Amino acid sequence: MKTCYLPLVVTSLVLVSRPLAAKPPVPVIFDTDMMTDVDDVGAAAVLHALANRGEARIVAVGVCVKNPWTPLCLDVLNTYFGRGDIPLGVVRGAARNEPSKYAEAIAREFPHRLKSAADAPDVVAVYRRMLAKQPDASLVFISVGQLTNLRDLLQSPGDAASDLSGVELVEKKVRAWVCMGGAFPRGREYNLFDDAPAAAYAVKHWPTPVVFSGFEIGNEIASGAILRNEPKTSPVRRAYELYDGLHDRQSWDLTAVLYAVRGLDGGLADMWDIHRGGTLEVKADGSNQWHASPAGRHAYLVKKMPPQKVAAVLEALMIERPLHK
Ligand SMILES: [Ca+2]
Repeated sequence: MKTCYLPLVVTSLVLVSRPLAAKPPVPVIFDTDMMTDVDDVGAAAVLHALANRGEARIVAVGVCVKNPWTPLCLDVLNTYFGRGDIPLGVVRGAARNEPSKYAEAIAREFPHRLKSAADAPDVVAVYRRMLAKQPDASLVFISVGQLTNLRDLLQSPGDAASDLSGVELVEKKVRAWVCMGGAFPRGREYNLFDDAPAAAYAVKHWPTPVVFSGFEIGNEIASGAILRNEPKTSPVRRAYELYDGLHDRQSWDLTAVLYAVRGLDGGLADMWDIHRGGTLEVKADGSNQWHASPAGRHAYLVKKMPPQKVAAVLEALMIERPLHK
């Protein structure tokens, strides 16, 4: 059933436009590879739905891979949801590049503002500029791809936006980082091993609390087939169609977005438990190992709610349409 968030009249005859927004929106930066897998598109759709509902404020988005269609595809989604003005940055140094089943077609078939990946600014400069504007300890960083950009941000020097080094700026402005990555308590997962040096550096040096949604969390949650019922004007539907014919796909990246916006204050206690008090080690081959330590800043999600119920929550967000259409 479609949920409508246009203004509605409640019994008191008071007009309200965002009935779920009891708190200020969570400011987030969304860093994505949006290339080999389609769950990045689902994650972006969930994030925009949460922004529609007044639960999230998208401060910036960034691309951590070199596929030239990926930034345009991400820009399509921002544009479709009425947020084409969100600052969008692209990795400038060495990074991964793989073919995508959907990114080029999405960029060719749907409107977007960005003309080419080369026109997009350096993602580190974008992140630094937008971080510098945020209240202290407020922003939630979401990563659903390789950790190339996060490593580069931490290693960045002071610039016109801020005298602080990257690690100092993150420590000052970021409340938490929610990372889709790793497998718990140990394993070897794509987002960490595909750029293992970056992952090892970012995980070791990130100065705020970090919550991981590991491979095992999203792997059991199937979502996407519900998009068959959406209009063909939806780039979210089209991406899933191009990827695998509108069948369900695992929901790895979607879980990180949902937790980042609703979970950090305990709002998803019925959905996932959280295992705290430790440190994640990323080894040279990109495999990871959890080490318990009372002072550790890291935590990871643990399955609680049946996956089908989590999927229902995610799918209700995936199919939410733009506010202005
Ligand atoms: Ca991804």
